[in-house]
Amino acid sequence: MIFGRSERRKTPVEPVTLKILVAGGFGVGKTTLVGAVSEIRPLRTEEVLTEAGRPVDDIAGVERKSTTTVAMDFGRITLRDDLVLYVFGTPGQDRFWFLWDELATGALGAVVLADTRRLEDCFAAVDYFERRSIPFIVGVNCFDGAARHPADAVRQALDLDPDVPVVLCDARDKESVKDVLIAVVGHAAEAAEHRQPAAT
Ligand SMILES: Nc1nc2c(ncn2[C@@H]2O[C@H](COP(=O)(O)OP(=O)(O)OP(=O)(O)O)[C@@H](O)[C@H]2O)c(=O)[nH]1
Ligand SMILES: [Mg+2]
Repeated sequence: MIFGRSERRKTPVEPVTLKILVAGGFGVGKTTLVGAVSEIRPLRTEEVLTEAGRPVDDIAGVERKSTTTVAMDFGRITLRDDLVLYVFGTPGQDRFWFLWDELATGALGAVVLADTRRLEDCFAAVDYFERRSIPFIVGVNCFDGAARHPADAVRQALDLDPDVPVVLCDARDKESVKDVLIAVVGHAAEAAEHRQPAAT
């Protein structure tokens, strides 16, 4: 009885929901990342890569890849009782750029996933968020067999502002991806503080 009464008096906390984008080049692990962390079955829009698409779909470096995202990935993760993230993975190929503006609307921040073997593939995503002043962090997806580069080397190669966090991660690992998402939320919160200094 006591249990029931105290439960009833508790007002449930409505969680704050935030939208985070996951961007980056073709086959860098965006769909994998969303799938690793989502507590709901992630929505995927994968299509099979075909022989006909070979001239446009550059699978160099990801030869074992058989599908590609054509619209978006969507997943949800509860970081705290009062904080839920909706995570949207973008399609990686250039021919789907027209979808980005739609996906970016209302986003609090973004993760640009990078593969150090094909770092140039994420230049476009970095540019996109810089131009729109959307706070972003860079997540270096440490593929097996890829040389490990320290975060600072990646920062230099991408010519990032000093305040942009660079974190090493494994897109297949839930805890690792969680750390990435916590970093982007923290970075976006800091960026917001700088933009709107507290009224005096
Ligand atoms: N070894 C290793 N393989 C990975 C990792 N992340 C992803 N992969 C593999 O790399 C391939 C590409 O992963 P996806 O998650 O489909 O990549 P994506 O960025 O969503 O690709 P697009 O949507 O086509 O741009 C898949 O075969 C994954 O299993 C990783 O951290 N390590
Ligand atoms: Mg994908």
